[in-house]
Amino acid sequence: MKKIRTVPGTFATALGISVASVGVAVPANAAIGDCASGYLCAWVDTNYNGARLQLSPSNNNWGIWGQSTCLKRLTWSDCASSLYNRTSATCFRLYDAADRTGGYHRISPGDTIANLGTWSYNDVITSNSAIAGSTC
Ligand SMILES: [Ca+2]
Repeated sequence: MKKIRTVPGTFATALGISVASVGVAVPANAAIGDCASGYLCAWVDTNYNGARLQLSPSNNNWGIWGQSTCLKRLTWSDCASSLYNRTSATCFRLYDAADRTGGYHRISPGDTIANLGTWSYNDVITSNSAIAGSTC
């Protein structure tokens, strides 16, 4: 069995921040319509299926969020397979490495991508930037 080390105080603080400003939800039956307005949503599987991650600010490492259905790392790092930018004026850059480094793809406000494999980007997103405006 895999042991997961946590630092309770740090974890609680991180979780508090994520619930307030990021929001992580794991619905039983995910769907694109479950993505709340004002957020970028990522799903574990293609076609907006599986567990969903909702976020709005920039994040340096999606690996801080555990996700048991992401079999590669058991976190959201290298896991997302579909995306929905449900914002009206925020463009997101999605990086393949932590700390917003490495290669990236962009998703404009209102855009969806049902299969990140079409970008050759399946299970590789590890960090993101949120940039005001429709282009980034
Ligand atoms: Ca995936």
